[in-house]
Amino acid sequence: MFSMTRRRVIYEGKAKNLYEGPDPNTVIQYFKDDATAGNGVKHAVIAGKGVLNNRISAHLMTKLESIGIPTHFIRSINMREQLVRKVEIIPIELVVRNIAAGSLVKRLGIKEGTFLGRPLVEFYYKKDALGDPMVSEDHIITFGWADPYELDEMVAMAWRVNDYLNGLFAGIGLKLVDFKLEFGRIWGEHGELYIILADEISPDNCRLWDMKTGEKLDKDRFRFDLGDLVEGYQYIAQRLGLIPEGGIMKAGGLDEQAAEKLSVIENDLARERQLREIKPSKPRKH
Ligand code: ADP
Ligand code: AIR
Ligand code: ASP
Repeated sequence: MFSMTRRRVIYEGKAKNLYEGPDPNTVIQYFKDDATAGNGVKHAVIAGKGVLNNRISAHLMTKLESIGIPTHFIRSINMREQLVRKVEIIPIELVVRNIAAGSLVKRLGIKEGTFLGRPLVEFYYKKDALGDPMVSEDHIITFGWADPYELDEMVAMAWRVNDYLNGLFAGIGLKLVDFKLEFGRIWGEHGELYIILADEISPDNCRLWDMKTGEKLDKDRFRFDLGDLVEGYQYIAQRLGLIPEGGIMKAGGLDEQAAEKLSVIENDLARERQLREIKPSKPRKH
């Protein structure tokens, strides 16, 4: 294990901090308990959130890797941290929607809960100062945020992620309403470019509704004051078999002992890929 004290903070985000990893190709994602909405306008610290998101994201990324989606996830380090492959983030938030909710309902007046029939893919430019505005494929290409090949690959991966996660969540009685993905670039030993899934997949960026009761279990609980956020996140983690039935909370906050007992999640496929890529270099001109 590498030294905890020599770590340098690379980035302080709203929900996560990034630290330097043990080698230059990696970073450590530290999942904070901070919850924000409206790009930081609303803010709270909610004990247990970071631990749950760390675990849920590690699990889902590993599952996606197993069906051939390349992800940044390497392994969990402890209850709040995971080791990931360092990427150059593509500044696009790709949203996939199966059921109308959130900004789609607000913007177009579609009734919340309307089944969309065909998954709807949307793009948002990742820029807090502008409130992450919605953009078209043409904006992305015109302004060079991604090239057409990268965009095609991102959309194709997003469809596969949607198919797979729809099935996975349906299997535990949850509806996957919508979600947001971020992708990043890495370069292989011969300068070849790969697009891989980055950031996190958790109830912070997926809408999940209980199939039977319709209860909202995701970050909308916080955004719209619908109920205890951690209760919703714990329910998802329990259904996924990631935490004990009794949960990981106790009166007054996180049950540190229960949380420390959670097993390590590893992505063997990503580790193998990382060993193959020895010398990252700049992309070649075509
Ligand atoms: P925000 O930047 O919106 O406040 P977070 O608090 O989640 O969001 O911060 C995590 C940041 O790390 C995000 O900006 C995300 O794009 C970036 N990121 C995610 N995965 C990686 C990765 N593998 N390498 C480099 N940066 C990453
Ligand atoms: N999302 C978008 N930006 C940040 C996040 N977390 C996620 C939401 C929701 C989906 O993208 O969590 O699952 C669509 O969000 P909205 O607000 O556009 O309806
Ligand atoms: N991710 C954004 C924020 O943290 C928007 C949201 O999730 O509502 O403010």
